[in-house]
Amino acid sequence: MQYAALGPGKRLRPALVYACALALAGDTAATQCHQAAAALECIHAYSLVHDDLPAMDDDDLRRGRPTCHIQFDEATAILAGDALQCQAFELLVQSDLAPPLKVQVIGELANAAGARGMVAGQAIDLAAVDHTLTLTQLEKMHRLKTGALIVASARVGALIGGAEASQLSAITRYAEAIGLAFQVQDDILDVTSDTQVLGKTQGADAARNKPTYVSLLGLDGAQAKAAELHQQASLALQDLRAGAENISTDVLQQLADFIVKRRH
Ligand code: GRG
Repeated sequence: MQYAALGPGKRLRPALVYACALALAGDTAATQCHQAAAALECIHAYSLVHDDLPAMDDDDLRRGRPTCHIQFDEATAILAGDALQCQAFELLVQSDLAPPLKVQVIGELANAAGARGMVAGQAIDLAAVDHTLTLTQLEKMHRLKTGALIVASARVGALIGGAEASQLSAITRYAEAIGLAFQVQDDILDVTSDTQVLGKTQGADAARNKPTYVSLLGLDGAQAKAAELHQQASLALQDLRAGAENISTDVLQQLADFIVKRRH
């Protein structure tokens, strides 16, 4: 569990939890986010461990290191993933959040991670190997597989920051845009980044005969799509700022910028 959850990842999801609470309610709200931020990372770590298993993507490398089932063994990796998932909910239950908010946050995470979210996206992804997906189908798959948890991270931070309905809506639109941009950029890096920087085999997704944004739109089309999504995210932040004074979206904008400029 430690190998999977404390390895050299980007911690994007915890960063989003903190940044959304900070934008809406400042430092005090951000300090109430620790368990929720850790819970989001535990679910993410579990998903990567299970995604790498031989029965799923069968990857040997993750973050430039052997994947969990290579470093240990397959049964240990399955159990570590299972336990990380439980750990996420245990962290939330143990948090100091007020009970109604706590239940709401637990619901957000369960919904995003489960059969209507990440697990559904993973099922569509596995079924798509050797099949052609339309752009709409590819987008739906990514919105569920990686987008749902990214959106949940932002919404959880916003809820802890006391978001009103219109603010939650703007933050959700922001996170949907960066969640998809994240995946488009991942597909771009899969063909442009060198192996050492990415920590996995170059062209791995294409080699697996999975549809990607680059295979459907070409490299230029995928780059244009990432830029369009980045613009949508910035517009959602503009809406968030327009609704109230003293909302600072600088960190959220920096995260959106990072997602389309990242090299790993
Ligand atoms: C096993 C139910 C189940 C779901 C797995 C998230 C997921 C669903 C699979 C990940 C597949 C994958 C590698 C997608 C590419 C985009 C992505 C989510 C990369 C990993 O996330 P990062 O870059 O990871 O945030 P780090 O290492 O920085 O934490």
